[in-house]
Amino acid sequence: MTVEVEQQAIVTATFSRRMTVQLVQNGSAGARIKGKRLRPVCGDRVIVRPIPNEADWLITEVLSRNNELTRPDSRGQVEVLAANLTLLCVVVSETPEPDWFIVDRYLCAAELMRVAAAVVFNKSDIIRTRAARQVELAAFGKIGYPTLFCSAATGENLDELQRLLTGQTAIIVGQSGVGKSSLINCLIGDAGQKIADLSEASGEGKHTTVNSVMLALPVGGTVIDSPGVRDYAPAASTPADVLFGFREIARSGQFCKFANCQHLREPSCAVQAAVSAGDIDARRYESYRRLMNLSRRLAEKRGTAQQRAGAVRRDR
Ligand SMILES: Nc1nc2c(ncn2[C@@H]2O[C@H](COP(=O)(O)OP(=O)(O)OP(=O)(O)O)[C@@H](O)[C@H]2O)c(=O)[nH]1
Ligand SMILES: [Mg+2]
Ligand SMILES: [Zn+2]
Repeated sequence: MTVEVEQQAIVTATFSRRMTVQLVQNGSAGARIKGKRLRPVCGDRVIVRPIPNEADWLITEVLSRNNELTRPDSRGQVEVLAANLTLLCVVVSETPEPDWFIVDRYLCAAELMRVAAAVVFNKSDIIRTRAARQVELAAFGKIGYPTLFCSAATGENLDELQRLLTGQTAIIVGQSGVGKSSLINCLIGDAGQKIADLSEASGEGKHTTVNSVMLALPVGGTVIDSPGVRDYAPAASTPADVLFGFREIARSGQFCKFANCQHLREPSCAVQAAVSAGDIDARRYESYRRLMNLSRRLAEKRGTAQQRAGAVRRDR
């Protein structure tokens, strides 16, 4: 007779329907998912039970999440990328050229998740004009996000990065090729996260990391290495969400004439005044306007999809 012993585990890697989990008592193991309904992601707390005569465990339940990092899938529906985070760390670098709009959108997602966020500029060893990069990064420091320059190649400021991540459940996100896996390998020693070959490094749009993987930091805490992106937007965000996602705009917006001001073209708008005065970064404001537009388009797309689904049901 086999005794079924359920226990709790954390999902540390996902490969379509195959998972790696960290068992509370038994270390790391492979796992399958019971049924088709459950969709565990990296960082999920799950209930698992042994499968008789197999090395794999069976995930029978996903416990409720503290938060979810999401993005819209191709149909405008919500896709969950990772769960139960405490820190979102956005990495940019000298090459590929930083896309600061992507950074803003990740920071917006962090605000919506109520998790802390930081902006890390990697490859400091090959920066051409440091002063210009410092100005770009300072826009985030000014509104309260920790920022730092570092280099996986020379080791500059890796102790700072380690301090930032200690004790957290952090996810490292950003464009492909900025050095996310390289930084993690520096912090974890033999993490063995595959990084792009030097010969391949100049090619844009390479995606060396293809699955999110959670790794334990020697100093305590965990870090999730995630696949690089070409673009990113938080899923299902309404105009109110977008506003909440830009902390300095939300703060300044309390002083607008109209309580429902969206800070786009309204009169007596404190945000537009603050942008003109240089108190709010003009590029961040442009980013806010773009994400407002995008959220409207996504809402329309979702609406159309729902209407279609409704029409099908009525036809039956
Ligand atoms: N000069 C320099 N090169 C670096 C540094 N960090 C990483 N690289 C190089 O940048 C390239 C990309 O590094 P990866 O660590 O694979 O980048 P990634 O962000 O994990 O990329 P994806 O997995 O595709 O998202 C590799 O050739 C690294 O050797 C750095 O600090 N300085
Ligand atoms: Mg990588
Ligand atoms: Zn306003």
